[in-house]
Amino acid sequence: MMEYEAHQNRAVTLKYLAPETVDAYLAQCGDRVTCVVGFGSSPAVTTKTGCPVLWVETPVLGNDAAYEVWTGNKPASQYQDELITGAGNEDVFFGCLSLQNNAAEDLSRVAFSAYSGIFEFLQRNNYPNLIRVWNYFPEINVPNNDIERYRRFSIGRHEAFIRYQKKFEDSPAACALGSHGGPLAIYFLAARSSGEQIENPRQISAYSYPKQYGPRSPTFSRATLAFKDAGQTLFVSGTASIVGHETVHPESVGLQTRETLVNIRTVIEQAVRKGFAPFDYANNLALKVYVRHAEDFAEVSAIILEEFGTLSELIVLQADICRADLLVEIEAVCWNPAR
Ligand code: 3EB
Repeated sequence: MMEYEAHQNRAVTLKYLAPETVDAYLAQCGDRVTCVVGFGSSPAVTTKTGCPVLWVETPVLGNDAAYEVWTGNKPASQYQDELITGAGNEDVFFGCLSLQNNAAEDLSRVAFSAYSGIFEFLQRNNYPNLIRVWNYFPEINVPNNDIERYRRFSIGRHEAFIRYQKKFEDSPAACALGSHGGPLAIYFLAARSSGEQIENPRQISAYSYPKQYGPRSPTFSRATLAFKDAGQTLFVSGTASIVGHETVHPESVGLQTRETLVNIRTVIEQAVRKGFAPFDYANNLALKVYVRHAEDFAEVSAIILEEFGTLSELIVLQADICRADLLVEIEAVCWNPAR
């Protein structure tokens, strides 16, 4: 059986692939492909065989590059306008945006126009539910007109949520990481059916963070439980060593990794309370790990192996995290094999 066919019960599925295997996989998947994102130091706009790629300039630890390929379980049509490139089927849509931003320009304005464009697209095309958003941009911890660029980004995103009358409690799962160069790169998953937002009882909701983390709170939920009727999928946001609203273990990447995994397990337990079935990690959990310092790769990888065993989908990237004292962040996707 072809690899992607093994997961046709999933509304969407993902694979992390090395550059030498991506084109063969894309050929197998045909019109089920909805999104291809490349990670690595040497940007490419397409794969070898010409499939368009959203490139994110973050070194991949243990390889030169990695591709994240999302497929749906129905034929998808390609979409392109001035802002958004993507593909969707009758249930889901994946969109990619790439916005240039020079150092002098206020990043909050760029973020505001990106999110305004996304919300307008979703309204026009009847994918009303934003499920998951990935955000990458360079110099995330560097000031931009006296405010850190991550906080500038959060301001623009927050203001777009207000402008389009989005309730913070309905915010998508998300992540925001520092790339090593290139544009503001955003990709998102939206759906016809609504997801259920899940918070972490060990953490204050990000949209309620106090002002010490920036003048406008980050608008994301800790996780979104999507496709409840068929192909149940839990999208866990970028998760870090934060308890309440504070960073814990600022000095230790090992302890930060362990605290992060407790947070991820806690979020998964909350989803299980809402009807998500327990699952086997080896085949139904995908992890994307970001480490600030490449030299922490071995230590973080060993802890993840100890915690979850060998996972079929795992990549480790080097990226800056959105708080200067965070050394590691981990995001997850889990599938309910039962439905
Ligand atoms: C945190 O928990 C760590 O701004 O979209 C995690 C996930 C983080 C998403 C975002 C930020 C974001 O606050 C940082």
